[in-house]
Amino acid sequence: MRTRVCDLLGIKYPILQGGMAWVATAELVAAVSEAGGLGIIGSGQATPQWVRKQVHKVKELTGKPFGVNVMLLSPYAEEIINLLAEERVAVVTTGAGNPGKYLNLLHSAGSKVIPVVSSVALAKRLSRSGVDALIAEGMESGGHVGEITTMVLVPQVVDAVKVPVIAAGGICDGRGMAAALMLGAEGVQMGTRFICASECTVHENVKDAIIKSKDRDSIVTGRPTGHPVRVLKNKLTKKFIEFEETGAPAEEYEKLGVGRMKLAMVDGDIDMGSVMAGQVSAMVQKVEPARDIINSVINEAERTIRLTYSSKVVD
Ligand code: TUI
Repeated sequence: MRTRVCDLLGIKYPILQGGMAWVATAELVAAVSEAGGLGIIGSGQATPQWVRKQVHKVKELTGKPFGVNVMLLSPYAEEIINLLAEERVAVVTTGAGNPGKYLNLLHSAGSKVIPVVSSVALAKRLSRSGVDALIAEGMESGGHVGEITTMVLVPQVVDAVKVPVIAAGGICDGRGMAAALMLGAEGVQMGTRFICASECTVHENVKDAIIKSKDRDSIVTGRPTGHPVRVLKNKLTKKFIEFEETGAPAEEYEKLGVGRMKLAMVDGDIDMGSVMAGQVSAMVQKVEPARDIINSVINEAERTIRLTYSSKVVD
């Protein structure tokens, strides 16, 4: 299971852990990197001071490469990028925007830059500007999403760029990883499955909600604001849907949305908080150590690919 992504990032298995705000903290990140994947701190809207502390904590816990995700809608995005360059963090992933203007600085610090894209147009633009790889994320994902599914987005991005493509959205097991590799991806990023890692410090209610959820339990809200997000259905999403049906003004959405992710992920209010999780919530069955997650995904992917290959040979 060695691909260009392993060599580029200096990791054993081409599995990245999504850099989820309020969820992907130093403990989870270090556990994923120690197990041979790439752990990624989720900086979300956190302050630069918080991010620097988390970076130091991961460095204390592991000598393996790790990353930080920068959410480009954050007011602190630029300051965070500057500190990541200073700290010479191995990998910087970005979400919710175009990181083009930060490429030179990050590359001169020796960091690999891997933006998340949800469209072919942005993938092409960024590959021309010299990013090291791309994460093509389908709308099955949790959190801020685009409009195209992983199945349809990944092969188009693979055809459009020369850099390695990492598939994200709708992947939580070895079958999904095998499928992503068949589509031309050279690695996968998983978020939801790692929320349910034992080392993840998210509130227990969130892990329980994911484990209990079924196929139709997630929904995309916020389309009218231009920032659609996939979350698990709850009392809060009912309110958002009411807003959509009555055509409430953007300020009303914003007011209702403030602080909701922390409320769910840290305080455990899964009724009135934003439980950002992907469609695969329905497939995640238990809490287990990050190392077990990675080993089982890799073993199942290898077995699936071997089975597929041998059945083709028999045909
Ligand atoms: O970023 C995510 N997932 C997220 S971010 C988040 S916090 C948030 N805060 C306020 C508003 C919305 C979200 C929770 N989950 N995933 C990566 C991702 N990036 N998905 C989609 C995109 C994306 C969207 C537009 C990437 C680039 C982009 O480009 C705009 C452009 O410049 O063309």
